[in-house]
Amino acid sequence: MAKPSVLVLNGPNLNLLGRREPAVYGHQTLADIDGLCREEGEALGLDVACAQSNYEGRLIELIHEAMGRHHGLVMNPGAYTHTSLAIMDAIRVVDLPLVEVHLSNVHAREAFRHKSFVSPVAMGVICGLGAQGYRFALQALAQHFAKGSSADGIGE
Ligand code: CA2
Repeated sequence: MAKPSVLVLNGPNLNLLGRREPAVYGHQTLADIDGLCREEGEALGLDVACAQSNYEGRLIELIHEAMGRHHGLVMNPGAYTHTSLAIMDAIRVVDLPLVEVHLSNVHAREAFRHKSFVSPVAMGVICGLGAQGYRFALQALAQHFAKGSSADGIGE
């Protein structure tokens, strides 16, 4: 069986991680998180690709392009989590398992962060565990693939 491939996708402002608000988002940079994901992917037997964009349309294109290239997604949609019906629709359309990740515990923060347009179309949601959340999301996907969603047939 081919190695399952996972796209780790980060949304707006997350390219600036590690520089501001470490009490909320931690000290790790996005490069650190990408490195952690690649390392965890290797341990789990997953191919991991990472991408980030500050643009809603680009994130939607990346979700579309995941079809036929990747078997699942880990996504931190940043503030688009709380606003983007279009990202929700894109995830629904591609029909790939997606784990939604947030560094902070959005439910312990402002009320406007409690609503997620992504959660209803996600396989699961992890929040408040910092960068470790990405690791757990990859573990959840690896387990999901092992349970029978074969990685064969992609791109055929
Ligand atoms: O907790 C998360 O991971 C969030 O997705 C982060 C978003 C926020 O709008 C969500 O409600 C929760 C904000 C990302 C802001 O990124 C920063 C990067 C550097 C410094 C400060 C913030």
